[in-house]
Amino acid sequence: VKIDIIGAPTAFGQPKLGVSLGPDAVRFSGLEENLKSLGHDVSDLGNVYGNYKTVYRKDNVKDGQGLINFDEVRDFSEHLSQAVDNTLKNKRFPFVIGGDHSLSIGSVSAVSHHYSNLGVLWIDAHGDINSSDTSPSGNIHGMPLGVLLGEGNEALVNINHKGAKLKHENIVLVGVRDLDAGEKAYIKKHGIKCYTMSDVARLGLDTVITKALKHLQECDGIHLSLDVDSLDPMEMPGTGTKVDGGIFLSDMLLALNILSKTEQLVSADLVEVNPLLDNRNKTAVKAVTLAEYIFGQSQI
Ligand code: DIR
Ligand code: MN
Ligand code: MN
Ligand code: MN
Repeated sequence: VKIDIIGAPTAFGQPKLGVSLGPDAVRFSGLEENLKSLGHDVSDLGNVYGNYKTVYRKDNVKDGQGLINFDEVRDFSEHLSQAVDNTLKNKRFPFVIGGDHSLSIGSVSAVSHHYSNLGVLWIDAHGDINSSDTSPSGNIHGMPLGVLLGEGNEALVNINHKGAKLKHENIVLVGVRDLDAGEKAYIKKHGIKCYTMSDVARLGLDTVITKALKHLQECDGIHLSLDVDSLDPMEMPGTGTKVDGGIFLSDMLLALNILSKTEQLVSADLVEVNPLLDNRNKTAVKAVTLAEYIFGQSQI
């Protein structure tokens, strides 16, 4: 695979310091070298920065719609979407390393411009399907899927190009175990495919991923959005919103191995690595292992 690594060191979508250091922690743990040794053509494009002078804020000021750091998130999303657009125009695979999950507004908005029937596999402890209308926190990292489905604040919905970027039937949530009331109602109302942690426990993650891929088989491309908080906090302590009872790394690697075999995968985000909350960088090191399994051994 021809991979462009794009660092997205944004922390504007959530309140904890440190997640903006995620891309560098993953780089220092060997991301580029390890993907190259699997036979891939890898180029690290460095980090994307918006117009704001920092990539985080210490205060939590909400705008009129209850969104925290709205201007910063919108600005960062526009810049990231341009970088992802360029990578796709060069016929390369955008691999975006976060940074908090609000970055997926930018990345998926760009990818959806190139794939009109894009599918998204969202592996996360959370739904991330709030909007400015339903969010209890105002943290935009809990809203990317809502925004991409065209809900809430219009300026966020219209990043990269106007309107909703995804169809409800083209999304699959996996590993979910912490949903807000508004998110539950939204998922139910729109019939969104959702494999909770109890589904994963009952069926096995390999079966869940196989079913998810079947659900997305008509899509012209699949974007993977992998939040490291989907994994169990015992194995992945370096992330901002840990939820017990998560996926174990060995199961995740098996599932990613299945995913790496589909030709449909066109782009991916790996998000929410926070080195300041980590234990001796082990979350970043495991994030590199996740990356190796997302791409697998190069076939040529
Ligand atoms: C919560 C937490 N659902 C919110 N979301 C998180 O603020 O909307 N997403 N942590 O990763
Ligand atoms: Mn998330
Ligand atoms: Mn575009
Ligand atoms: Mn999460």
